[in-house]
Amino acid sequence: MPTYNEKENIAKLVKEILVQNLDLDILVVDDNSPDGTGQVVEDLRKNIPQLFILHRQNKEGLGRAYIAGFKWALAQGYQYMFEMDADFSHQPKYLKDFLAAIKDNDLVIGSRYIKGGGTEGWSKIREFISRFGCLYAKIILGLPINDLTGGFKCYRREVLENIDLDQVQSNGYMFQIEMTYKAIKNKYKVKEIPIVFLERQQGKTKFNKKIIWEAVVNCWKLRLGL
Ligand SMILES: Nc1nc2c(ncn2[C@@H]2O[C@H](COP(=O)(O)OP(=O)(O)O)[C@@H](O)[C@H]2O)c(=O)[nH]1
Ligand SMILES: [Mg+2]
Repeated sequence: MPTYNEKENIAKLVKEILVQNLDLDILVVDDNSPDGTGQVVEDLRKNIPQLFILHRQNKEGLGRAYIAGFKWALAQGYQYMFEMDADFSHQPKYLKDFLAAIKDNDLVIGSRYIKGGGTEGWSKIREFISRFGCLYAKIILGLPINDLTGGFKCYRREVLENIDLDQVQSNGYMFQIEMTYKAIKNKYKVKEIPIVFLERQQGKTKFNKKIIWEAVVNCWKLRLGL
Protein backbone atom coordinates (compact mmCIF):
# COMPACT_ATOMS: atom_id res chain seq x y z
CA MET A 1 0.00 0.00 0.00
CA PRO A 2 1.53 3.29 -1.07
CA THR A 3 0.90 6.12 1.36
CA TYR A 4 1.22 9.85 1.27
CA ASN A 5 -0.53 11.59 4.14
CA GLU A 6 -2.87 8.77 5.15
CA LYS A 7 -2.56 9.21 8.92
CA GLU A 8 -6.34 9.17 9.43
CA ASN A 9 -6.78 5.99 7.42
CA ILE A 10 -3.81 3.71 7.85
CA ALA A 11 -4.29 2.24 11.33
CA LYS A 12 -7.97 1.48 10.79
CA LEU A 13 -7.28 0.01 7.37
CA VAL A 14 -4.48 -2.28 8.59
CA LYS A 15 -6.83 -3.62 11.24
CA GLU A 16 -9.62 -4.13 8.76
CA ILE A 17 -7.30 -6.11 6.49
CA LEU A 18 -6.08 -8.29 9.36
CA VAL A 19 -9.61 -9.22 10.48
CA GLN A 20 -10.20 -10.75 7.05
CA ASN A 21 -7.99 -13.57 8.35
CA LEU A 22 -6.35 -14.29 5.03
CA ASP A 23 -2.74 -14.95 6.01
CA LEU A 24 -1.49 -11.80 4.31
CA ASP A 25 1.44 -9.61 5.19
CA ILE A 26 1.12 -5.88 4.66
CA LEU A 27 3.80 -3.59 3.26
CA VAL A 28 3.32 0.17 3.47
CA VAL A 29 5.49 2.23 1.13
CA ASP A 30 5.56 5.72 2.58
CA ASP A 31 7.13 8.70 0.85
CA ASN A 32 8.07 10.52 4.03
CA SER A 33 4.50 11.79 4.54
CA PRO A 34 4.58 15.17 6.30
CA ASP A 35 1.58 14.12 8.43
CA GLY A 36 3.60 11.37 10.11
CA THR A 37 1.97 8.33 8.48
CA GLY A 38 5.35 6.57 8.63
CA GLN A 39 5.58 6.95 12.39
CA VAL A 40 2.00 5.75 12.86
CA VAL A 41 2.95 2.58 11.01
CA GLU A 42 6.14 2.17 13.03
CA ASP A 43 4.06 2.34 16.21
CA LEU A 44 1.59 -0.24 14.89
CA ARG A 45 4.45 -2.52 13.96
CA LYS A 46 5.34 -2.97 17.61
CA ASN A 47 2.26 -5.19 17.98
CA ILE A 48 1.68 -6.45 14.44
CA PRO A 49 4.42 -8.76 13.14
CA GLN A 50 2.76 -9.07 9.69
CA LEU A 51 3.13 -5.33 9.09
CA PHE A 52 6.17 -3.91 7.27
CA ILE A 53 7.16 -0.48 6.01
CA LEU A 54 9.53 0.97 3.44
CA HIS A 55 10.46 4.56 4.19
CA ARG A 56 11.34 6.57 1.12
CA GLN A 57 12.93 9.98 1.41
CA ASN A 58 10.89 11.96 -1.12
CA LYS A 59 7.48 11.99 -2.74
CA GLU A 60 8.26 10.41 -6.08
CA GLY A 61 4.78 9.34 -7.12
CA LEU A 62 2.79 6.16 -7.06
CA GLY A 63 4.68 4.31 -9.74
CA ARG A 64 8.04 4.60 -8.00
CA ALA A 65 6.49 3.55 -4.69
CA TYR A 66 4.93 0.44 -6.25
CA ILE A 67 8.18 -0.56 -7.96
CA ALA A 68 10.04 -0.28 -4.66
CA GLY A 69 7.33 -2.37 -3.00
CA PHE A 70 7.36 -5.04 -5.72
CA LYS A 71 11.14 -5.36 -5.53
CA TRP A 72 10.94 -5.78 -1.77
CA ALA A 73 8.22 -8.41 -2.04
CA LEU A 74 10.04 -10.34 -4.78
CA ALA A 75 13.20 -10.38 -2.68
CA GLN A 76 11.24 -11.70 0.31
CA GLY A 77 9.88 -14.56 -1.78
CA TYR A 78 6.15 -13.82 -1.70
CA GLN A 79 3.97 -15.70 -4.15
CA TYR A 80 1.23 -13.10 -4.70
CA MET A 81 1.50 -9.34 -4.47
CA PHE A 82 -1.40 -6.96 -4.10
CA GLU A 83 -1.63 -3.28 -4.89
CA MET A 84 -4.16 -1.43 -2.78
CA ASP A 85 -4.86 2.23 -1.96
CA ALA A 86 -4.62 3.25 1.67
CA ASP A 87 -7.74 5.41 1.74
CA PHE A 88 -10.57 2.83 1.97
CA SER A 89 -11.45 3.26 -1.70
CA HIS A 90 -10.36 -0.34 -2.09
CA GLN A 91 -12.43 -2.35 0.36
CA PRO A 92 -10.64 -5.15 2.25
CA LYS A 93 -13.74 -7.35 1.95
CA TYR A 94 -12.73 -8.01 -1.67
CA LEU A 95 -9.30 -9.43 -0.84
CA LYS A 96 -10.69 -12.95 -0.57
CA ASP A 97 -12.19 -12.67 -4.07
CA PHE A 98 -8.77 -11.78 -5.45
CA LEU A 99 -7.18 -14.73 -3.69
CA ALA A 100 -9.79 -17.08 -5.13
CA ALA A 101 -9.32 -15.72 -8.66
CA ILE A 102 -5.50 -15.66 -8.62
CA LYS A 103 -5.45 -19.45 -8.27
CA ASP A 104 -6.36 -19.78 -11.98
CA ASN A 105 -4.97 -16.48 -13.23
CA ASP A 106 -1.73 -14.53 -13.25
CA LEU A 107 -3.07 -11.03 -12.68
CA VAL A 108 -6.41 -10.18 -11.11
CA ILE A 109 -7.76 -6.65 -11.55
CA GLY A 110 -10.46 -5.13 -9.36
CA SER A 111 -12.78 -3.61 -11.92
CA ARG A 112 -15.27 -0.77 -11.56
CA TYR A 113 -16.39 -1.12 -15.13
CA ILE A 114 -17.72 -4.65 -15.43
CA LYS A 115 -21.07 -6.04 -14.24
CA GLY A 116 -21.27 -5.86 -10.45
CA GLY A 117 -18.60 -3.15 -10.19
CA GLY A 118 -18.97 0.60 -9.79
CA THR A 119 -17.99 3.81 -8.03
CA GLU A 120 -19.70 5.48 -5.10
CA GLY A 121 -19.34 9.10 -4.12
CA TRP A 122 -17.87 10.40 -7.36
CA SER A 123 -19.19 13.39 -9.27
CA LYS A 124 -20.59 12.65 -12.73
CA ILE A 125 -17.65 14.48 -14.27
CA ARG A 126 -15.03 12.48 -12.39
CA GLU A 127 -16.73 9.24 -13.38
CA PHE A 128 -16.91 10.37 -16.98
CA ILE A 129 -13.18 11.20 -17.06
CA SER A 130 -12.33 7.83 -15.55
CA ARG A 131 -14.60 5.83 -17.87
CA PHE A 132 -13.45 7.76 -20.89
CA GLY A 133 -9.80 7.29 -19.91
CA CYS A 134 -10.23 3.54 -19.58
CA LEU A 135 -11.98 3.29 -22.92
CA TYR A 136 -9.31 5.45 -24.58
CA ALA A 137 -6.51 3.22 -23.28
CA LYS A 138 -8.44 0.04 -24.10
CA ILE A 139 -8.91 1.05 -27.71
CA ILE A 140 -5.44 2.47 -28.34
CA LEU A 141 -3.69 -0.50 -26.77
CA GLY A 142 -6.18 -3.09 -27.98
CA LEU A 143 -6.58 -4.71 -24.57
CA PRO A 144 -9.63 -6.76 -23.51
CA ILE A 145 -9.80 -5.00 -20.14
CA ASN A 146 -12.46 -2.48 -19.04
CA ASP A 147 -10.76 -0.98 -16.00
CA LEU A 148 -7.18 -0.20 -16.91
CA THR A 149 -6.49 2.60 -14.45
CA GLY A 150 -7.61 1.08 -11.15
CA GLY A 151 -5.00 0.24 -8.56
CA PHE A 152 -6.57 -2.71 -6.74
CA LYS A 153 -4.74 -5.69 -8.21
CA CYS A 154 -3.12 -8.99 -7.38
CA TYR A 155 -0.07 -10.25 -9.29
CA ARG A 156 1.42 -13.69 -9.36
CA ARG A 157 5.15 -13.20 -8.72
CA GLU A 158 6.19 -14.52 -12.15
CA VAL A 159 4.35 -11.63 -13.80
CA LEU A 160 6.51 -9.13 -11.94
CA GLU A 161 9.68 -11.16 -12.41
CA ASN A 162 9.16 -10.98 -16.17
CA ILE A 163 8.69 -7.22 -16.37
CA ASP A 164 11.82 -5.09 -16.33
CA LEU A 165 10.72 -2.97 -13.38
CA ASP A 166 13.46 -0.40 -13.89
CA GLN A 167 12.09 0.29 -17.36
CA VAL A 168 8.62 1.17 -16.07
CA GLN A 169 8.77 4.96 -16.06
CA SER A 170 5.13 6.00 -15.75
CA ASN A 171 3.82 7.16 -12.46
CA GLY A 172 0.13 8.06 -12.27
CA TYR A 173 -2.79 6.20 -13.85
CA MET A 174 -0.44 5.29 -16.68
CA PHE A 175 1.49 3.07 -14.32
CA GLN A 176 -1.52 0.78 -13.97
CA ILE A 177 -2.14 0.75 -17.71
CA GLU A 178 1.52 -0.01 -18.48
CA MET A 179 1.77 -2.90 -16.02
CA THR A 180 -1.39 -4.57 -17.34
CA TYR A 181 -0.28 -4.02 -20.95
CA LYS A 182 3.08 -5.65 -20.24
CA ALA A 183 1.50 -8.60 -18.43
CA ILE A 184 -0.82 -9.28 -21.36
CA LYS A 185 1.99 -8.84 -23.86
CA ASN A 186 3.93 -11.47 -21.94
CA LYS A 187 0.92 -13.79 -22.44
CA TYR A 188 -0.13 -13.92 -18.82
CA LYS A 189 -3.74 -14.65 -17.96
CA VAL A 190 -5.52 -11.55 -16.69
CA LYS A 191 -8.96 -11.48 -15.11
CA GLU A 192 -11.21 -8.64 -13.96
CA ILE A 193 -13.38 -9.13 -10.90
CA PRO A 194 -16.04 -6.61 -9.86
CA ILE A 195 -15.35 -4.10 -7.10
CA VAL A 196 -17.28 -1.10 -5.86
CA PHE A 197 -14.82 1.75 -5.42
CA LEU A 198 -15.70 4.15 -2.59
CA GLU A 199 -14.58 7.78 -2.57
CA ARG A 200 -12.10 8.40 0.23
CA GLN A 201 -13.63 9.57 3.53
CA GLN A 202 -10.52 11.13 5.08
CA GLY A 203 -7.53 12.96 3.67
CA LYS A 204 -6.97 14.38 0.20
CA THR A 205 -6.68 12.90 -3.27
CA LYS A 206 -3.41 13.32 -5.17
CA PHE A 207 -5.33 13.11 -8.44
CA ASN A 208 -4.25 15.93 -10.80
CA LYS A 209 -4.18 17.03 -14.42
CA LYS A 210 -0.53 16.06 -14.86
CA ILE A 211 -1.20 12.34 -14.30
CA ILE A 212 -4.11 12.41 -16.74
CA TRP A 213 -1.93 14.07 -19.35
CA GLU A 214 0.83 11.50 -18.76
CA ALA A 215 -1.67 8.75 -19.58
CA VAL A 216 -3.05 10.45 -22.69
CA VAL A 217 0.43 10.77 -24.22
CA ASN A 218 2.06 7.61 -22.93
CA CYS A 219 -0.63 5.25 -24.22
CA TRP A 220 0.59 6.19 -27.67
CA LYS A 221 4.25 5.78 -26.69
CA LEU A 222 3.49 2.31 -25.38
CA ARG A 223 1.52 1.35 -28.47
CA LEU A 224 4.25 2.61 -30.79
CA GLY A 225 6.99 1.03 -28.69
CA LEU A 226 8.77 4.35 -28.04
N1 LIG B 1 4.17 6.46 -1.49
C1 LIG B 1 3.36 7.26 -2.19
N2 LIG B 1 2.02 7.05 -2.13
C2 LIG B 1 1.22 7.87 -2.86
C3 LIG B 1 1.72 8.93 -3.67
N3 LIG B 1 0.65 9.54 -4.27
C4 LIG B 1 -0.45 8.90 -3.85
N4 LIG B 1 -0.13 7.90 -2.99
C5 LIG B 1 -1.03 6.92 -2.34
O1 LIG B 1 -1.64 6.19 -3.37
C6 LIG B 1 -2.99 5.87 -3.08
C7 LIG B 1 -3.91 6.47 -4.14
O2 LIG B 1 -3.79 7.89 -4.15
P1 LIG B 1 -5.05 8.87 -4.14
O3 LIG B 1 -4.57 10.24 -3.87
O4 LIG B 1 -6.11 8.34 -3.25
O5 LIG B 1 -5.51 8.83 -5.65
P2 LIG B 1 -6.99 8.63 -6.22
O6 LIG B 1 -7.56 7.43 -5.54
O7 LIG B 1 -6.80 8.47 -7.69
O8 LIG B 1 -7.71 9.89 -5.85
C8 LIG B 1 -3.23 6.42 -1.67
O9 LIG B 1 -2.99 5.38 -0.76
C9 LIG B 1 -2.16 7.52 -1.55
O10 LIG B 1 -1.78 7.76 -0.22
C10 LIG B 1 3.15 9.12 -3.70
O11 LIG B 1 3.68 10.00 -4.38
N5 LIG B 1 3.90 8.26 -2.96
MG1 LIG C 1 -7.89 7.39 -3.55
